[in-house]
Amino acid sequence: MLRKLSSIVFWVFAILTVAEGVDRSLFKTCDQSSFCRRLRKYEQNQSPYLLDLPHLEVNYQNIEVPLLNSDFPNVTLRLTLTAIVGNIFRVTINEVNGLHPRFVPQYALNGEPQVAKLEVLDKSAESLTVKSGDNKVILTAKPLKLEFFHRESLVSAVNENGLFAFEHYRTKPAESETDLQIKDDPGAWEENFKSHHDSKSRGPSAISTDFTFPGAQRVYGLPEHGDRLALRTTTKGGQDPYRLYNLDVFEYELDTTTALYGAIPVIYALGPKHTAGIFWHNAAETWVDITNSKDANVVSSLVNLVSGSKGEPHVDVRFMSESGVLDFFFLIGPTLKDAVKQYTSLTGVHALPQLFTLGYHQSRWNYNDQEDVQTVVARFDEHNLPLDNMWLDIEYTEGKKYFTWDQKKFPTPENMIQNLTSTGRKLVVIIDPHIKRESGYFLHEDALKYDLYVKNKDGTVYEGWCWPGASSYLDFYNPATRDYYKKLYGFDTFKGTTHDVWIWNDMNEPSVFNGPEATMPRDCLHYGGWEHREVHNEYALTHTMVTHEGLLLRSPHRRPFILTRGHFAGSQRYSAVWTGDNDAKWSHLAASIPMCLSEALGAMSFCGADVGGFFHNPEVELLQRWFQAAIWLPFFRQHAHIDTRRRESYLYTEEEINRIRMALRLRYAHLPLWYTLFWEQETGGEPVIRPLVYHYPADENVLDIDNELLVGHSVLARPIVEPGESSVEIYLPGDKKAKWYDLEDFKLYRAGSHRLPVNLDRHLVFYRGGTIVPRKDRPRRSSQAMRHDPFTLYVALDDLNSASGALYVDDYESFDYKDKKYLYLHFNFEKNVLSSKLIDKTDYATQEWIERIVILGPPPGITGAKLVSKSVGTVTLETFYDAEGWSLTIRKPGVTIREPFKVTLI
Ligand code: NBV
Repeated sequence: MLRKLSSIVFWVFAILTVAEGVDRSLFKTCDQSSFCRRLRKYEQNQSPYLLDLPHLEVNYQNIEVPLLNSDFPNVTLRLTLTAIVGNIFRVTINEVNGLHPRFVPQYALNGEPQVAKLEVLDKSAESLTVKSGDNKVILTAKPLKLEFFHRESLVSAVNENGLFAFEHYRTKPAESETDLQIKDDPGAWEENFKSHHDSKSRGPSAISTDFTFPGAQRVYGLPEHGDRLALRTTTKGGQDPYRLYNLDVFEYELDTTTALYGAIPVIYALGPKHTAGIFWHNAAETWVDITNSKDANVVSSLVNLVSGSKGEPHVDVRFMSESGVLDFFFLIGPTLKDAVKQYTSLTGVHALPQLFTLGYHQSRWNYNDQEDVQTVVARFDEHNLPLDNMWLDIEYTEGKKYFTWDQKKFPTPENMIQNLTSTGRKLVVIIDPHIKRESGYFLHEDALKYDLYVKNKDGTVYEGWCWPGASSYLDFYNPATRDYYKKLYGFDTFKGTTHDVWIWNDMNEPSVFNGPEATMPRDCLHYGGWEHREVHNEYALTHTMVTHEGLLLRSPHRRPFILTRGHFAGSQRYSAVWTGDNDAKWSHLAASIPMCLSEALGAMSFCGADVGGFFHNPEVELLQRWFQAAIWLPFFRQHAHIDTRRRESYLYTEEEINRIRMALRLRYAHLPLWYTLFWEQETGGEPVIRPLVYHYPADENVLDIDNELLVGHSVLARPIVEPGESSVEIYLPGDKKAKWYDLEDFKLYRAGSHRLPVNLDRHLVFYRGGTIVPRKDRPRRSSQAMRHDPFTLYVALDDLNSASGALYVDDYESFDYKDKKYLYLHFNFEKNVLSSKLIDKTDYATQEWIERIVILGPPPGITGAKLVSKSVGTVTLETFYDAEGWSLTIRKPGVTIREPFKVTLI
């Protein structure tokens, strides 16, 4: 009966949504989310919370203070303040002797943060001042307030607006909460809400606080939303706060603060003098209100905060979570770059990916059978279209039973894979976390036998509806599940796979077709007794974490590749991410850039969007533009819905194919740059792609620019995201002397706004003067075929006629780089001499060499060059200028990159 009902619900859902796009009634607004509505009603400046400073404890590693609520004298909270190495503070507030333990995310942090020294400077019953390095925190007792200072200037104040809240667990809702009776439309969450408030449940347990950032002009972060990069004011015009609750939103909309597949609760407030951030360490549903003083009619209590600062720009940010410990890391900055690095130091980096993952991925839901896969690859080759990976969606399985193959369509996967790898390609297959409830399916039977599933609140196994029909969901919080699941990736269990097969973890928000808001009910139980509401946003992370372990176990010498849809803080340690089921619309092409830039600020640089749009059929102009744009995002994959027409690049006219081919080649030419940036990301924590504001925070013109992006610090791309453009506006940042070189013809442009002509072949890409970009320019069919190819160095000169850059090289797939088997080169051009040197004392026996050097903005009158290196000795090289004199090419240095060299212009 239940099954029948679930199936009806699913189909009604599917039909309705297919017909109408996103079904807004499925997803809660703040008003429909009981705790969000409740908290948003709080009046400002009436905080009943106070610190009991006379009972302060100063410990070796932190300070602890009881926190009291004058409205509930029997409840005591405890505030703990810790200094973390690298200009970070951690503040944790929890109940003392609460009725139930509160959840702290278990896997977001990359290990326990390293504690720094904290010194008490001053204490009284009214306030406490502590210091760590250049930073200071003043805690005011009544009402509770924390102020963070960097070098004596105020960076942020917590509870300045008096919106701090900590609902303590009670057996019954308090009187004051009677207004909370939900009167929303009947929806799946209503039942859930009631269950949360029945006498057996744990009662309201929401937490919240506000942060004020004096001087801030913009805030960024909080991925994932289909929105602009700079976050908007949400406290006026009836808007909802930004919602962080991992959800499978069918045909999602843009320009909205509603929830999407991922939730990274980090935010950065940027001002001319100071940028700081907050990492809100909480995995429950979270809403974030933003009030930016630049938006008219915004009322804030900040005006008196800093003496003499009336009218100074500022931003108020307010986090509200359904439950959990109130735990945040304050990222002191002082620059955006610093704050991003601080966040990354806490949650980790992407480990260097294998090179092939940065190549082009071809996917659709679904390739029909193994012949189809082989034909697609053959046709890519026929048309000289580079390709690294083929993907298989859910139809490769037998009846959506993961770790099995459909025997009819894929009778001999080993042959198919062998065929792929013999041409240097790999395969990625999908593995979702829902498990088909079918007797005889080994995974389901084992999961029941070993008790590996998520439970209902009464302890029975939870059953939802997903692709396979009736499904249950693995509980990755259970160590037994993790231990079991990771072994499934082994060759004996996932038969037919090889070391060249990698994994796509989809639907892991988790998506449950008949669940409240298409996800798991909040009162489901996980191992350890945690309600799903506590862990929800972390679930996808646990899925990818175990997949990652499984792949390492299976192929210990290869760097794992996993693509995930659901994600949380820390997911970058295990996976790449894409922006899910977008649409074949120009607006979705445009959105892919801010969405991935925002992810990158959340340490999730390895991001991309389905090229061409997942739903519907892109017109050919859109598809071409999408390729031209997507080559500048780290993860580069075409993917499409099962109902769309085939759109493999070879299916178009010669002219159209050629346009796509040129884009693909440009991507492949830059693989050395991408790879070097990923290495630098792993070692230095800097994002691979960056918004302009990351490098030019002092330039007010760039604060809202999110239709341009920087790849590292050297390439600026301004994709064309509108149809029929014949010219577009571009802003080139930097001071008056800054130089930018158009990649098309190496023409020099100065910083500022330019309107430039474009046509279908032309999209705008610039190299920044002062940088050296390593490339491999020989067109090949895959990254593997490029392995031993020589490099071309593009030396883009600045106004002092100098430039510098780096190149990282290793075996492109194994972990040997951890044993110093790599080369990390630094190039420098100064006074007409280009020199290379190894930065680290390492070696890697590569055959790669330098075949060409192209100087952009070269000095006039050069007639040749002289190369000096140990193995080559001294040789004279030919040089030539292009017709305009905008570039100078030095032919065939022919020198290996393993040894230092010098090339002098003569
Ligand atoms: O597995 C099918 C699809 C997949 O193609 C897509 O990329 C995912 O985002 N999947 C979602 C399931 C539902 C699609 C409507």
